[in-house]
Amino acid sequence: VNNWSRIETLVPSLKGQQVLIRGRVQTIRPVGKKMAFLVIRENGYTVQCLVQVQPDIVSIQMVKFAASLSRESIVDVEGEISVPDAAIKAATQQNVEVQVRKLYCVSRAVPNLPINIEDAARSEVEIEKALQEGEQFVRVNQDTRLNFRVLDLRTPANQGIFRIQSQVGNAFRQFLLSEGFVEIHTPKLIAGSSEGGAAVFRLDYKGQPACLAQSPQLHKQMSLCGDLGRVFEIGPVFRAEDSYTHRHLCEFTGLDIEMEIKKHYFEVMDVVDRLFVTLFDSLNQNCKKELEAVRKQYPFEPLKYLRKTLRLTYEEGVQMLKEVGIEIEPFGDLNTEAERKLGQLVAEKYGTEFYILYRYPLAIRPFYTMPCYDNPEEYSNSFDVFIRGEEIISGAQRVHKPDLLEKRAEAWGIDVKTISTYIDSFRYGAPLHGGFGVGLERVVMLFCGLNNIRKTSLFPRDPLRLAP
Ligand code: ATP
Ligand code: AMO
Repeated sequence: VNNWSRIETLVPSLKGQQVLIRGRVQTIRPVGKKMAFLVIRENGYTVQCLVQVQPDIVSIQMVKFAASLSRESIVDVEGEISVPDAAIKAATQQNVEVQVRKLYCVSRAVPNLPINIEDAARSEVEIEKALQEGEQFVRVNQDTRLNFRVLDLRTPANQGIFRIQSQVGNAFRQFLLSEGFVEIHTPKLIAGSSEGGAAVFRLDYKGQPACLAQSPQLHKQMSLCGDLGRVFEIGPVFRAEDSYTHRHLCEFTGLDIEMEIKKHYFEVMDVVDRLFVTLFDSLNQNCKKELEAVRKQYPFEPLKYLRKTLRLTYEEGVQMLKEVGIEIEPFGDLNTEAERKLGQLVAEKYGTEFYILYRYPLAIRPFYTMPCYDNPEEYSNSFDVFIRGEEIISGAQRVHKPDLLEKRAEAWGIDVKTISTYIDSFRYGAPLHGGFGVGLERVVMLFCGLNNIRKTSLFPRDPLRLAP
């Protein structure tokens, strides 16, 4: 047999055919000396393989060899498809068995794995049940998962999560390209902080002080000064956060856009609206199997969203919170708890878990944010977007007047010298513009109702973790 089959494609109608598969050994069950069952896994699909002594085909040594394999080793199996009766059907997705004729170990795993994949794949309900039944198993904690991430990634839920994440990036890119946006790649080594504040990784750039970009903010705006019109970027964002929370990372993937506007920053919010309805629809349509795999380990309700995204002003949000006894300091920020509560209130009142809050107080927005035309001292042309009561997007119209920009940066305590080329970019005629930034890991975490951003970061970087 020369043709490789994927385990996913092995179905009863192939009965009697010879197949060749490659996969990982998930379990090994010897039965006496003449027989061994192997469950082989590929891409989350499993099939049972029977190695049984048969004159001239399968020797007793081969059965012994099969029984001696270690879990997670990679093997090639050649054999005939059979359809076992119900009694011996294994707990695999495929209702067929492979009667093994040849078995070859491609890569052997060490015998004592730090993580047992089947244990790592259990849901809380399954863990409870196993505990009650006195079953022997190990609860795999998050640090162990992250320390041995390559093993942890092999669970069906994680296979789902990173395929969903890939689809989010893909849907983001496809949608924006279809709307005339240009994909750009801005520098990650820059001279000064792009967002203000202290959360910056500093480094030495051939003798010059430099830092890792906290966002593509400065250069995506400068690209518009260079007449690129509408741009987007998918790239790394570095924040030297001291945040030990479920939703902050020191490095994450930013999905950023910046665009010219004719009149109003609502034109940017219109893009959020169309983009995310398209993106959520595409996840629901194209990632059914992946969402199911995540849901099986981490149960969650499908995200409720409207065809036209709900928009509330920041003050309307504050008022809703006030009505349930939560007071927000005037022109202050909503803390995590208030944001969550508002998420609940909005879901109850409007039936959506995805919404935009706009017209934020100026004092709590970054220096490059355009003040409101009708109340420039107190409010700004800015917005945040929430999924299930947690922020996934910040966006705004930007200040395109260099003098005001300089004044605002100074007021923020930014050393204007470090961003002088950025400010100068607006001196040669600058378009009206706005944009937003999305955190990729947060989108996946919140769409899937997960409780920790580390679950949706391939190799997470937080204040305590720089490896693996
Ligand atoms: P943005 O940078 O756009 O504001 P963000 O979601 O990271 O996005 P932050 O301003 O960092 O928001 O924080 C918003 C809220 O998150 C804070 O008001 C605070 O309640 C909470 N928060 C941030 N850092 C921490 C922390 N280290 N511990 C507890 N809560 C935190
Ligand atoms: P902001 O700082 O709000 O805005 O970041 C944009 C989005 O990025 C995500 N995010 C994070 N994700 C994981 N870990 C973090 N530490 C973290 N911090 C932020 C959030 C957030 O909504 N330049 C602006 C965007 C703009 O106005 O275009 C900015 O960076 O999902």
